[in-house]
Amino acid sequence: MAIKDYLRQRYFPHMWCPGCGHGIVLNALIRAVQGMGLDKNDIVMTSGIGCSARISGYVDFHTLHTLHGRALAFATGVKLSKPELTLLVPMGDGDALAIGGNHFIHAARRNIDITAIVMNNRIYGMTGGQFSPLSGIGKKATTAPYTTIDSNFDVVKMAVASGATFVARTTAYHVLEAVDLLQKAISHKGFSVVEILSQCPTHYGRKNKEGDASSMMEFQKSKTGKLGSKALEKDPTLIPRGIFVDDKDASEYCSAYDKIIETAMKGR
Ligand SMILES: Cc1ncc(C[n+]2csc(CCOP(=O)(O)OP(=O)(O)O)c2C)c(N)n1
Ligand code: SF4
Repeated sequence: MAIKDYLRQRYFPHMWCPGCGHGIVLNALIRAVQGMGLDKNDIVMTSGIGCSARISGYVDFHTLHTLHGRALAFATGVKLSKPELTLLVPMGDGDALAIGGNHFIHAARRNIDITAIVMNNRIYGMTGGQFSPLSGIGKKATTAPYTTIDSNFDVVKMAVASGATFVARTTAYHVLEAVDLLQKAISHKGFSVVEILSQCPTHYGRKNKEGDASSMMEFQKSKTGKLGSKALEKDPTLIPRGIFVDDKDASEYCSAYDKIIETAMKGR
């Protein structure tokens, strides 16, 4: 199937600002799905609300554009009723880890076979640039004109600690790496998390004087390092990219649930 066949062309041009990283994530995701030869009728995407969540309007899969922070709850319901389908859940950092933080840790804990894509631009883009739990101390936002005093989560550490069985990080700059990691995450049987550092030049970039989209992508290139690379060894301040966890043996939730049903039916 051609790339264009995975897209709802009637909804283009998209709503993202020029230079936004979210379009690159859409590109990587479509290429990942196409490369795996997945039938679009076998994919369900659930999303919450946010610039990131708008992805669900542009892909020609089965899509549910739901409530802010609740995309994983909807995805859990779909997956339990139709375990044979592939569930993709793109979320912004606010969607995934502010209002949706509780759903995130529990979906990871259950190890349900869903792929969560956290598009981390460190701000609430859609609503005008409020700070998020990923902004970090010392950043400016419309709700922090004198800078934030809140520490940030580390998405990878949070996912690992909560029990996700595939955890990876990349950036919008590293498109081919994003395609590869997304394919591995989608193939993984269990809860997979791919954090993709994405740029919001309109709010985060402007307020924090990080320049235009290309300078923000330069940051993604120069301030991150691949796990196991010499660059990361030399400079531990770099943000690590790559696969942090890949546990193929953990029990997946829908399979475990099927076994419970089988046991219950035998007892009748
Ligand atoms: C229950 C509820 N609370 C708040 C909002 C307002 N709201 C919509 S999107 C959003 C945050 C978006 O930020 P993020 O999830 O990080 O995604 P981005 O837009 O940056 O991609 C908020 C607070 C809402 N729609 N529903
Ligand atoms: S506000 Fe930020 S996140 Fe939203 S579309 Fe514009 S650049 Fe992207």
